[in-house]
Amino acid sequence: MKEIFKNIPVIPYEGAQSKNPLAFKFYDADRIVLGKPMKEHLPFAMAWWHNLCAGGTDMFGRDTADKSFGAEKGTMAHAKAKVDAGFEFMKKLGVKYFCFHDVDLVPEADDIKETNRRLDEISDYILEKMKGTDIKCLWGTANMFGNPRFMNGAGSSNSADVFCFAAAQIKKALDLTVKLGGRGYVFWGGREGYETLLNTDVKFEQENIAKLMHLAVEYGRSIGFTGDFYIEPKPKEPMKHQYDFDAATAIGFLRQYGLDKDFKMNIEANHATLAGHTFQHDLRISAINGMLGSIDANQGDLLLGWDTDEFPFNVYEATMCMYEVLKAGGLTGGFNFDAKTRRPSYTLEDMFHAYILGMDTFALGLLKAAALIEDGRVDQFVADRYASYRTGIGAKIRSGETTLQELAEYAASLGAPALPGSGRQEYLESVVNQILFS
Ligand code: XUL
Ligand code: CO
Repeated sequence: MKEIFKNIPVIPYEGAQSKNPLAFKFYDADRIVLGKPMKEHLPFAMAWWHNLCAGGTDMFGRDTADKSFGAEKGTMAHAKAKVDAGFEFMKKLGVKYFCFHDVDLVPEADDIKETNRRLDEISDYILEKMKGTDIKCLWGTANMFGNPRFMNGAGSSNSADVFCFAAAQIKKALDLTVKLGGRGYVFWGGREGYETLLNTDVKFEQENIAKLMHLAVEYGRSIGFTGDFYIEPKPKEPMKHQYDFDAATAIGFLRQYGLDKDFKMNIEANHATLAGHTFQHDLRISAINGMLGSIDANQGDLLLGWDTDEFPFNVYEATMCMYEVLKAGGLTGGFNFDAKTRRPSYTLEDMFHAYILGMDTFALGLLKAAALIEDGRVDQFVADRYASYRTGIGAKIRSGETTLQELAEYAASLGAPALPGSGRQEYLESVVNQILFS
C-alpha cells in the first residue's frame, strides 16, 4: 500500500518537555488515570467529513487544501483513496474510531440505488481495511441537509416524498453503521427547523421528526443495532430556528414523543456555546438526565459567533468537560473531532498537528479533571452548600413530608430571613487555577 502521509511517522508520546512537533506532549495512551488507561477514558474518533473531505472552502473562496490523496475527485477511486488515507492517518495517531455521513464515503449519484451500490462497495473496502486493526466505527449518520431536496429539512419537510428519501438514507446509513460495528447512530438536526412561522406548522413538523426517529429505532433494532441513537443539539445554522436548540430542548422532545429509552445526547462544544451555554452546561444537563452519550470535541470562537468547528485547545474547557464525563462514569460513545484545520493550515502535515493538539488538550483535561476530583475541595464545597437540606425542615422538604402551611409557619418562626451563605465563586475559581497550573 502506497504511503500517503510521507515523512509523518507514527506519533510517539514524548512528554511535556518535548519540542518535537510530531509528538504527543500529554496524550500517553497507556497511562493509568483513576484506574483506567487514558485511551479508555478518551475513545477519540476521526470525523470523515472534515478530515478526509473538506478542503477549506468558505463562502469567499475555494479549497486551499488538496484532499485528492492522489486520485481523481468524484470517483470511486477517490473514495477508496480517502479510506486509505483515513486508515493510515488513524494508525499513525493511534485514533481507534471514525464517524461518517453516508455522502462522506462516496460521491452521491442522481439515483439513490446507485449511491447505495457505491456505499456497499466502499463499506466492503472499509471492512477489509479494519481487519487486523483495532479501528472501529464510533457512529454513522445520514447527510439530510446538503442535497437541495432537503432545503426544508428531512423529517420536517413539507414534502412526503422528501420524507421518504430521508427514510431511505437513514435505512442505508443504519445498515452501514451495523456493518461497520458502530457504537451509535447520530441525528444532527441539519435543516430540521424553520425560517418563518408564516409558512410553517411547527407541531406537524415536530410530530413528523419524531415519527422518522421511531421508524429508525424500529428498523435499527430489527437489524441488530444495539447501540445508542443520539440527538446532536444545535440552536441555529443553517436554519434560524433549529428544533434541537440545546440539550434541555432535545431531552424534552425525546420524552414528549417516547424516544428517551433509545436516544442519548451527542453534545458538541461549539453548538452549546452558540446556544448561549457553556459546553459544561449542556454536558451536565445531559448527564443528570442519564443521557450523556457522546461528544463532538471542538471549540468555537466567541468573537465570531458561528459554528467555526475549531480544534480544541482550551484546557480550561476540556478540564470542565472531562470533569463532567468522569462524574457521569464515562461515555458510551466517544470524542469525535468534529473540527477542521483553519483555511490557511492547508498541508497534509497540518491534519496531524490538529489531531495532536486536540488529543493533547483532552489528555490534559482528563489529568486536570482527575486532579480536581481527587483534590475534592470543589465537590465538598458543593455538597456542603446544600447542608441545610440534610436535617430538620430541609430534610422534610427533600423527603416530601411537609406542607406549604408547615413551611410558612416555620418561616414565620424565624423572623428575619437568613442569608444563604457565600457562594465563594472567586475562591473556587482560584482552586481550579491552582490545580490547572501546578
Ligand atoms: C454540524 C455538525 C455535524 C454533525 C453530524 O454542525 O456538527 O457535522 O456532527 O451531522
Ligand atoms: Co457535530
